[in-house]
Amino acid sequence: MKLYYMPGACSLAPHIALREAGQPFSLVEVDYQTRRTAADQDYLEINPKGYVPALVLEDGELLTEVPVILQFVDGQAPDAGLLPASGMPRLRALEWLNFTATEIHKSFSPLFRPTTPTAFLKPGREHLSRRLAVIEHHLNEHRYLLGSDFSLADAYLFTVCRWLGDQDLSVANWPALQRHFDDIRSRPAVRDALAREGLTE
Ligand SMILES: N[C@@H](CCC(=O)N[C@@H](CS)C(=O)NCC(=O)O)C(=O)O
Repeated sequence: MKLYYMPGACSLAPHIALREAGQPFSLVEVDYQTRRTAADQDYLEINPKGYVPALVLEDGELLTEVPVILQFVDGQAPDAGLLPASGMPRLRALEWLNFTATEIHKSFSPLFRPTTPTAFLKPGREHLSRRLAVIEHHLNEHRYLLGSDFSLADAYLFTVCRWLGDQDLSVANWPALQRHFDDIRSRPAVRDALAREGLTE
């Protein structure tokens, strides 16, 4: 499997997942400005969506969208317990993956876009903070998003919370989130993924 990534982008979540799953994979860095790979390939030819992550499977199939790639990686290593297998626990996991994707990750996106009017930044950050308050409330009662067990939803949440500092926000504003962030960051798979992407905290 080949994971196309940009250092520190949302592709860090599937990168962590592949390490947590103990799956063999290779990494291909995509340049944000040029959209070319390290081997000077046009990334749009690989993934017409133009953004990361993209996972190219052994049979050449292309898989995109963070929550979907995370579910695929979980399916590759069912014994690793990275997501609940079925029933209501599975639905809760999908609920958090979707919340992180649509309410947290995509609340960040316009804040990073150079074309976003400056006047949007303050209300945009306030909106993001309201969504993080939902997580804070939950993590006040639970060690992980799914309760007592780590899941790939935590890896995704960690990935997006790393961006708070870029938005004049600090994860320390949310004490339970900070505790969760530190917990996830200390996992060997997470430390290895951060180091491999050249991200020193
Ligand atoms: N819906 C996509 C969003 C992916 C996304 O936002 N990727 C960002 C990095 S975090 C990106 O590559 N941005 C560059 C661009 O949109 O051109 C997913 O879940 O994978």
